[in-house]
Amino acid sequence: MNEPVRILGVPTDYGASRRGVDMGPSAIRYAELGAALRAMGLEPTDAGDLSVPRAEGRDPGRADAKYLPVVESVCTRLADRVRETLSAGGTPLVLGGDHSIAIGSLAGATHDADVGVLWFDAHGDFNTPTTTPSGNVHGMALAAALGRGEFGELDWARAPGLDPSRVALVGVRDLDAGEQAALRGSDVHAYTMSDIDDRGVTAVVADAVDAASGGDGVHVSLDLDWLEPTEAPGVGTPVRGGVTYREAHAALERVATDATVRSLELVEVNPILDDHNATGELAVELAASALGKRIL
Ligand code: 6HN
Ligand code: MN
Ligand code: MN
Ligand code: MN
Repeated sequence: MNEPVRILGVPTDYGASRRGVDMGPSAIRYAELGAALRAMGLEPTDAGDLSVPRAEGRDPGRADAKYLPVVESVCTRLADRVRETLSAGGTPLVLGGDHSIAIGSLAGATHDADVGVLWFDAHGDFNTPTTTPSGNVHGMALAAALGRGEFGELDWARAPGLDPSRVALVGVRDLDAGEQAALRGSDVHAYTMSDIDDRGVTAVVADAVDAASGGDGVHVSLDLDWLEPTEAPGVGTPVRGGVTYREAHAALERVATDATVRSLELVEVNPILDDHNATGELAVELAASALGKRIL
């Protein structure tokens, strides 16, 4: 990992239908992200938040990809910030916001670099405007970065040089029919919750890290709905049967030891739906684990 860690907030919920995830960056900072990283001996800098237009009264536009022009504007600016941070030798730590921001993080992270992806999520985020059941772009973010379907024609969305065989989805348990078919036919490595049940989380994460490694490092995308909703209630699209608190730590500690973390994002924290910012606090703890925090 490069230093300094640079915190970039992206307070947007245009990619999701549940309002409130735009407050994620505040919730994560309020849970003392900066102090947690400083306690590990890191010297993070905080670049503040990208400016995002207010959603009230805006027209979602096309039903199969809602608010796509705003998502484009946010992601294009985020990609620039991520790219600048990396070329200055830093590690971007992006705070969402809904998962559509990963399109921007990945466009920036893959600029002039060969990057693998570790995507921790209950969902596949592998829909396209043709298969989406909701029109929400957060459910299409990974497909967009890989240039699937019509995203292949959108230069701002397609992450240059991202190789599907170096992308690993970990802990998925809720796939739409179109995503299931698309994942079966792609080179993306998808490890389900059943794989974690059978083999244990650290063995699965070790395989995922192997799949994603080999280039210039990995981008870690952590959707907090990856965890069991009783642990992480503050998310917009909870799905029962997620990883436990200990499994999540074990996974991200494994990422820190086995992978070269080049950039990290924490998404889908929704303090409006949360229980006393439990999910914001969890996001901070898991970021610390991913960035190398050790108990002893
Ligand atoms: N997320 N598969 C559903 C959809 O609307 O496409 C849910 C997506 C959730 C996305 O949590 O980032
Ligand atoms: Mn997601
Ligand atoms: Mn999700
Ligand atoms: Mn592979």
